[in-house]
Amino acid sequence: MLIRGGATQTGNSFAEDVSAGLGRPGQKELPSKYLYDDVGSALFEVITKLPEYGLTRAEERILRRHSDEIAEQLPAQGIVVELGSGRKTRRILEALAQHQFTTYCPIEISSTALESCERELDDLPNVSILGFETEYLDGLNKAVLRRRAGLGVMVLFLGSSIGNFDRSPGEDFLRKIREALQPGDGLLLGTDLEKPLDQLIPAYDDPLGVTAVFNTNLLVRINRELGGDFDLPRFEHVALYNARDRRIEMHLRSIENQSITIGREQFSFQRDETIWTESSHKYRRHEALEMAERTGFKCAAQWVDDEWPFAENLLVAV
Ligand code: AVI
Repeated sequence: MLIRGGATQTGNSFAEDVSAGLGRPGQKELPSKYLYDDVGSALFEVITKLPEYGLTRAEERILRRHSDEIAEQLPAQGIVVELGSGRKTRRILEALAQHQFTTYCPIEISSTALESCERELDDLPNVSILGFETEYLDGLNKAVLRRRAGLGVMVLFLGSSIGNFDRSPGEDFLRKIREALQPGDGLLLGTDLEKPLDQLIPAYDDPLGVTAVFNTNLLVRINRELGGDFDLPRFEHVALYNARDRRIEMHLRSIENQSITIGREQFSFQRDETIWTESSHKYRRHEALEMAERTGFKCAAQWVDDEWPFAENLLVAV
């Protein structure tokens, strides 16, 4: 079942964010959430299959190997709330469903993603699916209202999506998750770990150019939805590692001086000037433990993949 409507629309519209992000002095910047329209989400799915992008497969291996241990943390007949929706969750739900009835609540802003998640997991016995088409925290607060007295909640925040937040807002987000929970509830948090640059850079600048297309799709979206006139060949995808902040940054670089019109507004670009479109922070193993402590959790277990440095952290609300 899909629960629609009632979504609290927080923040600005796409048009307002584009105007503010391209019009600001200094570094031009657009919020990464706008990369994920239907085309962008489909392209991201392709990225997860690329040989150079090992993150998703690393997490799948961990979940496959440890799903029973993870499932043991959830009290009988509890609720699993996923911030997002994905194939990877199948393993955990299968492990849970062997012993108990579970309500699975995926939360997505896109109904297409929710519907395909429901189709994919529809065959699981002992699992009822209740999708929320809304923003993560709004959906989480609604999902936990379904908790029956004494039963537990496990939140899944997989794929190192936390890494797309800056570090301090990321911790604020974990604190807000904690506020929605009760002591003893769980949070399964994926964190991609630091790794050598010759492994990391191709994951965000693959030779086939899928990530470049994923990034450039944002300009296509501005042209289509907001009446922009970006000429795509005059921008190029850049993925660089910011060693101070330990993050990959994706940018779109203007290859020449040019002026762009979006609706009635004009934006000028110097040659080599960039639009910063996404950050992907990388972590050290112990950071998840420290983040947990600062945000009202304790880290009960951590599993690290042996092929691609990635940690799955089981946090428990204290
Ligand atoms: C969704 N997120 C965790 C991905 C990442 O690795 O930061 C997004 C991504 N962007 C380019 N490739 C992957």
